[in-house]
Amino acid sequence: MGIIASKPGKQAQVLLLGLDGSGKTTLLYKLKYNESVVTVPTVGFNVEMLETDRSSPNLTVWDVGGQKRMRPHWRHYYADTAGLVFVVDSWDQKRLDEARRELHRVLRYKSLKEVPLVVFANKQDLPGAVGPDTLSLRLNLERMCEGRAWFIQPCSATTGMGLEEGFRRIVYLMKTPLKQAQEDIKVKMRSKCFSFTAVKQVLPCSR
Ligand SMILES: Nc1nc2c(ncn2[C@@H]2O[C@H](COP(=O)(O)OP(=O)(O)O)[C@@H](O)[C@H]2O)c(=O)[nH]1
Ligand SMILES: [Mg+2]
Repeated sequence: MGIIASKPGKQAQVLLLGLDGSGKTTLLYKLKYNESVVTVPTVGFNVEMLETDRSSPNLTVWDVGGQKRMRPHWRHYYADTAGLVFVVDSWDQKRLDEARRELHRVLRYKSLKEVPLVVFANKQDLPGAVGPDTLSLRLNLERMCEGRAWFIQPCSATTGMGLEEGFRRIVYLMKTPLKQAQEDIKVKMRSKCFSFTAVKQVLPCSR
């Protein structure tokens, strides 16, 4: 991200969720240090500050372990969350239903009702990984995200492809009033047939 002077007091919490093995920790450290790290399953959490440009808050990103026994603890982080990032292993099709169930469980939480979401369709470097359009259907995103600003970002946490773009999106969605985004969507719906592509077009990145 564009790293500029530090901005004391301006920070927003982003929660990095997803099944174990989806690539959350790899993604966080690639983004923060541009380093490929050898990860072990996260027990507890990792937390990192990501600096953004002057007009945006810095992000405090919480990477909470994704193993089954850790998932009940995710909700303790929800209260102050301004942005949600959900990482999916797009190559492991056997676990997509499990990923969908966990994501839907998160999205149903009242305190996360209008919190913007970016889904990272990770591991796009692997042959056979499903693309973002198929993944958004498999996760039923359009229906589950009614009334919420969202975006799906293809990426590879090991090569770094798509990581900055995805985080720029979450910053943009966090800064843009939901009503404005919804109005843009309504205009698009009136002007032509509404589709997933239309949603992507009305939520452009500000940079
Ligand atoms: N090929 C490939 N492997 C990845 C990618 N992201 C993560 N991995 C691997 O997936 C495994 C789990 O990653 P990790 O970051 O520990 O997942 P976490 O449990 O969600 O934190 C590790 O072996 C990573 O090297 C990716 O984009 N492509
Ligand atoms: Mg981890």
